Amino acid sequence: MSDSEADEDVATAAAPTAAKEIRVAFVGEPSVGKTSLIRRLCYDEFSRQYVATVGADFYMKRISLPGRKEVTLKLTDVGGLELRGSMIDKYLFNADMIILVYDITNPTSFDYMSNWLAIVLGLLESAPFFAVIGNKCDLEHQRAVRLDKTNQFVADHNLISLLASAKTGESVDACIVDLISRHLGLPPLTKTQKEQHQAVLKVELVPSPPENVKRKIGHVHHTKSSVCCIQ
Ligand SMILES: Nc1nc2c(ncn2[C@@H]2O[C@H](COP(=O)(O)OP(=O)(O)O)[C@@H](O)[C@H]2O)c(=O)[nH]1
Ligand SMILES: [Mg+2]
Repeated sequence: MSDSEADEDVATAAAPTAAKEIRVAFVGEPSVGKTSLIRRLCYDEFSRQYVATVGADFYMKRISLPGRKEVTLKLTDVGGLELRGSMIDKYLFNADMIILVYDITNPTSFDYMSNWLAIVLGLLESAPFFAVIGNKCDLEHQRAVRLDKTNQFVADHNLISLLASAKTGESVDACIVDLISRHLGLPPLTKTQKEQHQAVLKVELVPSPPENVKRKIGHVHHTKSSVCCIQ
């Protein structure tokens, strides 16, 4: 080995390993919860208010994969109306992963996923890694997209499909870590690893109605504690 080759080896060994960057774009119809999923992932927050995303917003998040592998995610939150916009190719340029989001209570949002898929495939030179997230799984009782329909779509297009709730945080971290691991050719998360990423179910305390309202609505068990209501 020449001296210069030996120097190169030392330099490579000493160089800090830069965290790998992965570009992930979230697409889907307006109001399915793309922004909420990203904000839950990045800031662990949720808002009930709907503020439509105009154009696209950009976020960054560093995550640790099993085996202490660090990855920097560059997230693009593509506004739901951009499917018909002229900038869509710019927003999706260079994406390593596209996450198609639908709302399990909104069948139209599911049906439109095939339009998103077709548009994205038509725009990008090489097909990136695709995944589907069915959001709002806290509203399972209002589910309007049948599971067999989802399974068929996923099988037809050879996609990975997961469920999450930006509202409760359920499965959000686990979904993303699982998808990134698969994208990098690492094994999918085990059940225990998924549980480690599972957010604790958040429960909202709703104050009990005032006394005069209680009397109007009839007999109510009198307790000092607030009414606890999981929404
Ligand atoms: N129940 C419930 N509501 C959600 C969830 N995610 C988002 N939302 C609500 O759905 C609406 C649209 O969310 P947003 O993230 O702005 O959707 P986007 O247009 O796809 O970015 C907002 O009022 C959110 O509060 C969820 O997981 N569960
Ligand atoms: Mg949005």
